[in-house]
Amino acid sequence: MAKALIVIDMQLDFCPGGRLAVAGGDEIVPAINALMAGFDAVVLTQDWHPRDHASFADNHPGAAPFSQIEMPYGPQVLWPAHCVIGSEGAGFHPGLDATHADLVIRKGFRAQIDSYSAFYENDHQTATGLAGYLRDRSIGDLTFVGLAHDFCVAWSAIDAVRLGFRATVVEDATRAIDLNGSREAAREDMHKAGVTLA
Ligand code: VGL
Ligand code: ZN
Repeated sequence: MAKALIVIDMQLDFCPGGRLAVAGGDEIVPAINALMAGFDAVVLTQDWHPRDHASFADNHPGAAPFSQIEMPYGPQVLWPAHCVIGSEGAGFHPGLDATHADLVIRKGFRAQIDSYSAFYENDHQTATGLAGYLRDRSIGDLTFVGLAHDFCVAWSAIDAVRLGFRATVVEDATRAIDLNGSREAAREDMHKAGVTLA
């Protein structure tokens, strides 16, 4: 079965010094680069938000970053503004071997809906097109790395299993935001869904 490495959101804003920095986010770059050669395809995802994106706390007067609101599609954490389309912080970490990628898939570009998963926006219905791409290339076995373990990586891996792919998360090549215990909750959700944690 053909295999793909799916590298989630290895962008400057998720690395130390960025606008939504994940502790140690930059430490995993060498491990991700080293994994790339072992796969039939490498896909990078890129969080890509308009400045008026509904997931940004500063677009909700009075709302604090990391608080939660209800959106039509369910609960939504309000984040510091990050990965704004075309900004430096939306770029990939310069150490990442982005030249190795076959496909870059952008997500979160609709102002009214967030997108953690590489497959679906947070309504679990609006597709990014990644599943069709992988099926067209007869790729059935997916390995996930990148940021953040407990949001975009976990949501992507769980959706992958639901879509019929095999999914493995290489935990040493991820780092978590860990908001109110979200790291352990994500591990449990992935385990229950049938994601292999390696
Ligand atoms: C992410 C929060 C907001 C992620 C993206 O990549 O995990 N988290 N946008
Ligand atoms: Zn985002």
